[in-house]
Amino acid sequence: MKCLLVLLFMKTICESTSNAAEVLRPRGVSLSLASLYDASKEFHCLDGSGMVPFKYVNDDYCDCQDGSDEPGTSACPNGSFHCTNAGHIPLNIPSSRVNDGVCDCCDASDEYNSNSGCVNTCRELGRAAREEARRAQEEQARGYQLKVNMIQEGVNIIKNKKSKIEELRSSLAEAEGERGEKEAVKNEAEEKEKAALEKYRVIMEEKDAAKRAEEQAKEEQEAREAFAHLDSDADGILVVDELISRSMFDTNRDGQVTPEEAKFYLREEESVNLETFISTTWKMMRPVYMMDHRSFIPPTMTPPAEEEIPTPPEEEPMPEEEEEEYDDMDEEGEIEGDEDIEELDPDHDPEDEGDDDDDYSMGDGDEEVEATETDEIKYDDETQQLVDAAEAARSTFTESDKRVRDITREIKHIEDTLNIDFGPEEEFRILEGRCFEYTDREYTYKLCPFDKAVQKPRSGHGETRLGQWGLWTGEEDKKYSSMKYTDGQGCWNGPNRSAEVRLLCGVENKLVAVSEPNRCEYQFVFQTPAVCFKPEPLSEEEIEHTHTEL
Ligand code: MAN
Repeated sequence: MKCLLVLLFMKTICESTSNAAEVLRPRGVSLSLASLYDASKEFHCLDGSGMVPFKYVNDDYCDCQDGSDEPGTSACPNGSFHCTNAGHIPLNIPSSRVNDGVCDCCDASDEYNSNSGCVNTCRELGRAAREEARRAQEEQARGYQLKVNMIQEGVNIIKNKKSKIEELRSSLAEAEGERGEKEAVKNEAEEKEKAALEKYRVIMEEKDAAKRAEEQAKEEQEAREAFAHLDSDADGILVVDELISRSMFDTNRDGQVTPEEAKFYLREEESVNLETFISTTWKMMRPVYMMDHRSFIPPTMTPPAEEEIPTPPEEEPMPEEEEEEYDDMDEEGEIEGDEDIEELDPDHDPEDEGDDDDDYSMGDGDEEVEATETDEIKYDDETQQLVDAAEAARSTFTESDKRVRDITREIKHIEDTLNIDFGPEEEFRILEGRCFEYTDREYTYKLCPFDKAVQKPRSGHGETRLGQWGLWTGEEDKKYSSMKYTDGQGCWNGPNRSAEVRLLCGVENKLVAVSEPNRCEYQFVFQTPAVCFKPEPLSEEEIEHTHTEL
């Protein structure tokens, strides 16, 4: 049995070595742990849990708790087997996979005692991996070179923007000076204009006063005419009985005018004389009176506004047709359109603007209407020139003022963009103002770095805002590896849309993927040289060394 174990150990040592230069070590042990497996000493379990004679190593019986005495067999459930994989990348696999019939190691060392027929493919795989690593390294190098250019461009942009700001500041100083001058000219012109218009102000006021007096006289005339109309016995006193015969005062529409109804319009008096009628009664009565005469409104009379019509006591709901008739009046209380008049009164004859009461007659007021509508004042030549000059000065000032505001706005805009964090070396600055698209089965996504992210259905509907430029969100020293666009359009029953953009090194600025891992939360993948690092150049031996642990 002892003999057999020694033989097995010898075999293990031999099988784990592929050339004379390799360090002898038990099967499944990595080069870094080789010194812990010294055949001339007892073996100390690597977790310190015990010590066994060296011959127990790889004897297919698990002695150590951590499985370290069985690196080359599957005896320990928690053991680990190391494949050297010479020519490619070394690998540690759970020792349960040793001789399980599946090729895990490319050098086939995990299947040394099975019928799996594994062959060593490490050389080919290693070559392909090295090729890939070289390609990736070249890509990094090219990307980094492009990043250097991006940095240079970013720095140039800043330089240009700063000098543009300088330029604008001096234009601003000039524009402000000019604006000051124009303002002084304007103020002076306006002073003169104001003085010149002063005399017209007096004229205007007089004109207004005259207009008011005229309106008052017109109203008084209306009152007189109405009084004459209602005062049937023409004795100069209007009494309740005289109103009772007028159906217009039948406020509850019951077919008769009661003394109470009549008195209401006389402001609870039994009688009124002309003077009282003009000063107080007419104001109360006018709306009803005018309504009653609505199909004939003499030019001197202005129809009442709806709200002017007083609400009589115990008024009953108005019959529907009546309401419709009220509706025919516009906000000023005017009847809208002649057709309406004709509809209300089919016998209406514009020529025969007499009235429905034969004894009714009103004066002709055509000229007066015109008189109230001609308010334009024509200035004398000198005043007109001053008004024109002030107008021209105002407009020149407005132009100057606009120029100042435009320049100020432009400076602010440039300063704002200078304050955006375009990366530690300004490498992202040249992406400002550019947009990149990616189309999947349903949508075309657009990323405009430092501005917005949007989504547009391929079916042609409108764009959906996924977010506005927000902030860099990469972790710690990788802050510039991802960015976030926030506050996009609201999502039905969900959060506002937002997009996270992961940045990967590539030789081109390109949107390469978009997904929606959670509803209304989008993930973009953007390739850019701006995140490529300067690669450490590796010599051929170094590459070989990295991939081939001896
Ligand atoms: C639209 C798109 C989708 C999103 C739904 C949410 O269809 O913006 O990406 O998931 O709205 O309702």
